[in-house]
Amino acid sequence: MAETNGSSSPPTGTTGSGTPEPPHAKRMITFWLIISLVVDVLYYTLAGPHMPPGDMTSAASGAQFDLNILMICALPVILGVWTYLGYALYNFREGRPGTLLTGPMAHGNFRLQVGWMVGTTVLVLGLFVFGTAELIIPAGAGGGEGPDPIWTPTSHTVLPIQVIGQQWKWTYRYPTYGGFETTSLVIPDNTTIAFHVTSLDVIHDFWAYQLGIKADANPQQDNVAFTTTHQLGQFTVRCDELCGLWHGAMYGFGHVVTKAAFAAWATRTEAQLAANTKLLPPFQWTYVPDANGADGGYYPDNVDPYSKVEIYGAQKAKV
Ligand SMILES: [Cu+2]
Repeated sequence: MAETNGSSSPPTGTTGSGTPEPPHAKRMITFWLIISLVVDVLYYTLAGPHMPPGDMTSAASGAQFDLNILMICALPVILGVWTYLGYALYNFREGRPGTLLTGPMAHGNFRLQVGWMVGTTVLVLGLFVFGTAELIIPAGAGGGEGPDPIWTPTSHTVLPIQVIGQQWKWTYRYPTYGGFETTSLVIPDNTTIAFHVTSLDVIHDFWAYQLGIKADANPQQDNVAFTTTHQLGQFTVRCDELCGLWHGAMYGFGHVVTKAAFAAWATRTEAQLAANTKLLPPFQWTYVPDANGADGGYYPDNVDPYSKVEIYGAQKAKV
């Protein structure tokens, strides 16, 4: 396989001592197959279950599975490079007994050419089919699918939660509980959730890491991302789109709690926030950014200085 001295090479390998060369390619391929199998199995059993983003939701475990499959495909590639490098460094080193002068030409090797083309084509097309299926089957794989998703969950009971990004915090509205708005993200276990992600100002990105959810928050867009929760616990929420000075402050935690605990929390919070909810703009999938603030109370006198039409729950100024 290795060509060492240019166009004057004879067609087959020879050594300085005239002894025939061992079957280098077969040795390398055999070693490569064995080490690839061993490393892949070790990776899948030992590291695989701990790979990010974990398995808290259907989207997270789907992402973890995809990552593991890609690693299982990638590990033999890097091991192939290292095997060849190590083998060549040791066996074709200068001063080796029976120094190799040249090897058979790779150029024009029919089996090598066909093998290369078939191997790479199968790998790329296989990953294309796999990647597409892994997007469709889990209903978008936790990514935002826009306002009208083509891949929807099979579950008939989906809990909608609206995620609102603004400089520089996240708030959440629960339309099935009167549309109250809170900075706490609490979601029930064993439930399919539709996150409706939007923004009041610039582009943000709602990234609930352990949920496997990541969806852009665009003003006047209702970007929907689905997932089904599988585990109780805490997860992190970050903004993943540089959105201004305090982008890094758009960081917090959410919680997956039992269905009963969620129902109790949501009912209690709906009652506690009822007075505030009345002042909010009516629940919609998007909100037009407004000088009065979507919470209806940004300016001290609660009067929108720019528009007589957009009141959004603003109260009369105290004169
Ligand atoms: Cu942001």
